[in-house]
Amino acid sequence: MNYETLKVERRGRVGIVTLIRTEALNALNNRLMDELTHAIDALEADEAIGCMVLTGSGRAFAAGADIKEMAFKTYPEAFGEDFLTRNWERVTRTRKPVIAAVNGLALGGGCELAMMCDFILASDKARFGQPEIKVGVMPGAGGTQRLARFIGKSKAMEMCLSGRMMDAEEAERCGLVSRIVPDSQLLDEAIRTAEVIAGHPQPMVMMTKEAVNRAYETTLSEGVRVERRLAQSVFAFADQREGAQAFIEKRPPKYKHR
Ligand code: DAK
Repeated sequence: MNYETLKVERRGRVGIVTLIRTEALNALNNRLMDELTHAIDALEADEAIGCMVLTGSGRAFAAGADIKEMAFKTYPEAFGEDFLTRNWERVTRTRKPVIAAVNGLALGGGCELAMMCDFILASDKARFGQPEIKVGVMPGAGGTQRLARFIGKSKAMEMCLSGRMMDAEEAERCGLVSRIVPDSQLLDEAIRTAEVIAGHPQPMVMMTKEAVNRAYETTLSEGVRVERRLAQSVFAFADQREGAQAFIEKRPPKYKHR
């Protein structure tokens, strides 16, 4: 596919996707979401890639769904073409980790896209919000659900009903982002973090991600049961032997990701 709205790079075992619809603050139009779906499919299928970084450019990570594209949409059209659904949820189905490196504005669908990733590293210039209500719509890509789970009902309700933005410090304080990084170091730090993750045994990385995600979708006892079964299954992998052997021999492990 010939990408117009994003750039894909591979650095070692890290795949980096940068949204470059900069002139529109990376507003998420149909073309961009098709390209993002395609890029993630390719990185997910690439055995040489262990972790992905998704970032923006200019002032924005993404300023939301493209308001101009949806301005005159009718309900039959939206329903018929599965509008903002068909190509919007690929990130949530990745088995490899995806880090959102939020460099600036993450609004509406942009905030929702960041929350679909596994964790968010934020630049000190990042700002988050669900301002859909101010343009006559409401969050539709998981904003009301994920934000409430991440930051609690009271703050999520206030953000979604008022449409106000929060800065990086507030986002870190309330648990929306894992860390704040100075703007000039954001991408390097995201890539460094992704390299660490991609250097760990791939099957264990994927199973750990799956187990943590269960915490959001099931009861504690069911989640612990899933964790137990996955944790027992690590003994089926050569990398488990290698990890233990390397520790005993006081040398760095050489993983085969098997
Ligand atoms: N869509 C389209 N274009 C956008 C945009 C957006 N969301 N955000 C910014 N742009 C464009 C502007 O139109 C402008 O383009 P030109 O006029 O130069 O051609 C350019 O980016 C620069 O923006 P501004 O000139 O406005 O820059 P300012 O610094 O003055 O203001 C701003 C920055 C972020 C405060 C402002 O651009 C703004 O308020 N943008 C809109 C933010 C917003 O409301 N985002 C939420 C969009 S609604 C669903 C799933 C998902 C959704 C809905 C349904 N279903 C499953 C059904 C999601 C909905 C949304 O995300």
